[in-house]
Amino acid sequence: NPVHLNQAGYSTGRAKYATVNAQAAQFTIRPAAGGASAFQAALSEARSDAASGDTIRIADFSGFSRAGLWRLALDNGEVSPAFPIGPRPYHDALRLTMRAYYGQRCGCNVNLGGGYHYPACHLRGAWHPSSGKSGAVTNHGGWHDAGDYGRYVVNSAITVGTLLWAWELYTPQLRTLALGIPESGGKTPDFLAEVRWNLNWMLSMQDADGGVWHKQTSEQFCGFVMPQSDTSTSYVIGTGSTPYKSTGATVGLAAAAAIAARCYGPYDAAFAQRCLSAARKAWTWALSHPAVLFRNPPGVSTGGYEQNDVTDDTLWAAAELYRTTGESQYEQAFGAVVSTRLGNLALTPPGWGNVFSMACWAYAYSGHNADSQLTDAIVKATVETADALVRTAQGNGYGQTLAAAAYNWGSNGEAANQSLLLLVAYQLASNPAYKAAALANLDYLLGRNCFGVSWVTQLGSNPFQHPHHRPSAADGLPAPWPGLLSGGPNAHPADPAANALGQRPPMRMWIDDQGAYSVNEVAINWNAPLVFLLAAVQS
Ligand code: G3I
Ligand code: 9MR
Ligand code: ZN
Repeated sequence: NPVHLNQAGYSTGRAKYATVNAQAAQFTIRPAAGGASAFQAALSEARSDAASGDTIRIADFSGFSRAGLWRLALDNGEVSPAFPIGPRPYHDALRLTMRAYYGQRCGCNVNLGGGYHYPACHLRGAWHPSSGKSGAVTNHGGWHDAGDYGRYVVNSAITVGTLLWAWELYTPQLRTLALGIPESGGKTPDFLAEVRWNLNWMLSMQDADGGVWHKQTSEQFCGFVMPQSDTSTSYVIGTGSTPYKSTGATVGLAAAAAIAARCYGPYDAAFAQRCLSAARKAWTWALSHPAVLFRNPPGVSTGGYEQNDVTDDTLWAAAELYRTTGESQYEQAFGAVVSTRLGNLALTPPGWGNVFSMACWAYAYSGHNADSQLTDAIVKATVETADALVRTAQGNGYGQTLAAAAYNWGSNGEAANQSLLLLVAYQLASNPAYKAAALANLDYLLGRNCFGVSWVTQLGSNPFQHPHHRPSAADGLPAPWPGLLSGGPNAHPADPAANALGQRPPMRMWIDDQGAYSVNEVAINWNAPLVFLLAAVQS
């Protein structure tokens, strides 16, 4: 179909665009079930779009806001699939993408209904020699990271941090979200209960001295089997020599647990307290171990989440602890570094490898009479990046804020994180262009892209079908597990299936192939900013 639009639909009041890939001049909006057209307009002039290599025309139906189920019809006879316009069109998408975390649970009897189930997995844990300990480990829990069954503290931290930021900024939208999880009906809202599942595992990765082991995975990636059929040992893996724990994992836990200490108080005070103590202890450990970098030890080839510099992660922990406690030791740790950068405070969308913007926003949102020079600089830098994203989107035929250079591994997660930055900028500077650009990325992810595909499994009229995701491959069901965001186009493919794409414009560097992990894997850290975005647009 040549009409590429948001397959989840459009909220009534917002701007509405589709991108058209056909020789046509006019379009109409008509009821999905048939009947007279309700809106008519001209398409834009044709132009070429560099990111996709396509010749595109834009259908602007912002002037049409009637609730219903519609199709967009071109004057050449082509008609789009049905899409809704309504007051809250993204509620199902929010539930689906958040409930997907339940489907990633490790060590839990999972049942999403519809045949999507498996029993508690990866219960055989052990200390890896690289951890400095030996023997069995009895911990379990957490979320499988992605299409693999590993659990990684650094990636868990950004994921939990992003989700809890969504909770703090959009509580009314999330408090009543019903996820249908084992904890539903309990005292803790479902959203927080789901996140606590992963936090509990993260806390179990902390040593008595406060340091945190980097990951818990098998030594190699297993085959494409269901979780319970992966019988390899789930090792707690460390750096291989003293102090065995990594700084990245330790300050990651500190940041995530410091946020949790703010969120869980009203529902589970004991847990909130436990998180705060863990965060403080982790911080203290990191003060004396500021740069223990993780590298996969010999014999281990699962994911690394390796970094060369963990200053940003450390600043994030400092800022979140400051926001939670108001204590000057944490403010000083943040201010000492960031005040030296005031002349050149570039803020990028957050990602697992760079959480500096999260650190800055935590500081700016702290409300503890934080240094106004720092806060002003943070607001200014956020707005500058938001303005640049808005400008980039204006040059893109599909409306997304990704620049050509942003098509790396996980570009769909990057697009969602750009929306997160835009939404923070919108909160700080209330420029409606920022919210519009954030929403334009939602359109892009849910169908307004050169493939006309929804990059969320089981969402929309044409969702992608073959994620690099072991349960989806092994369960024998026709459709993949629901609510999962594809990693997205990657101009630097790194697996045989994606390599076969050869040289193409960056947005074209994607294939719906189960083997294509560098473009079509799913991951907890990519779903999180999408959940954030979907929560934001309910408001
Ligand atoms: O940032 C640079 C950019 O400046 C450069 O132009 C570009 C091209 O070389 O590379 C960019 O870095 C890439 C980085 O992702 C961006 O975040 C690296 O090349 C790329 O190798 C790296 O990929 C990571 C991938 O693991 C391989 O290490 C992904 O970020 C990361 O999300 C992914 O994580 C895996 C876990 O290890 C295991 N579980 C699944 C998970 C998702 O695929
Ligand atoms: O399934 C693995 C995926 O989660 C990782 O992101 C990816 C890159 O580290 O590796 C995948 O595992 C593949 C391995 O690297 C090479 N042999 C094939 C594995 C499954 O396709
Ligand atoms: Zn598991």
